[in-house]
Amino acid sequence: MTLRFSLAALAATVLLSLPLAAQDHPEGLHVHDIYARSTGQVGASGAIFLMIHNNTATDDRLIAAASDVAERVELHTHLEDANGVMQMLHVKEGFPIPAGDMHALERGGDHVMLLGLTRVLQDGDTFPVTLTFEQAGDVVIEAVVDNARKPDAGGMMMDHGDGHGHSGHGTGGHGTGG
Ligand SMILES: [Cu+2]
Repeated sequence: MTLRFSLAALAATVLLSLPLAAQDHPEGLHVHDIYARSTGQVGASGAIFLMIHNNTATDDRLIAAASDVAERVELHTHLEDANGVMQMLHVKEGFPIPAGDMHALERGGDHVMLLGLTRVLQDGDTFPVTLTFEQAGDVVIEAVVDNARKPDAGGMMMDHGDGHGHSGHGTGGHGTGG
């Protein structure tokens, strides 16, 4: 009897500790809310923003991105230097996405960088991008160019007050340790 009670309590604890939005999603790893910004000309650069949900039981990591529309595609983030100036950094180790968690690639933070566009990209254009995950493998997404998009138009309630969407995650806060 005691054991049954403990298991029920444990299950309730695990459910409560999952991020709210993640509970509404089906199993698997999903990429949502994808859009790109670009100045357009061949040779220029651009950036892709999106939301990744990892509704699996396994920690994953976005390790690479590729697309025909640019000579180089890199995973970037923004960091503020000592003078308060935002700088872009190439994040070679990629972005971790813990089991049951989500990770936003958003303006002023992590993003997929397009360097040396091979074609003109205008508002409304769509193009495929291959995201490579450590566990989920290759996921092909369709990005749409939307230069008018506001930074918070996705309506996500991400706490990124310090400017780094992934810096605040501890190791024990998401009910994934067991
Ligand atoms: Cu960049």
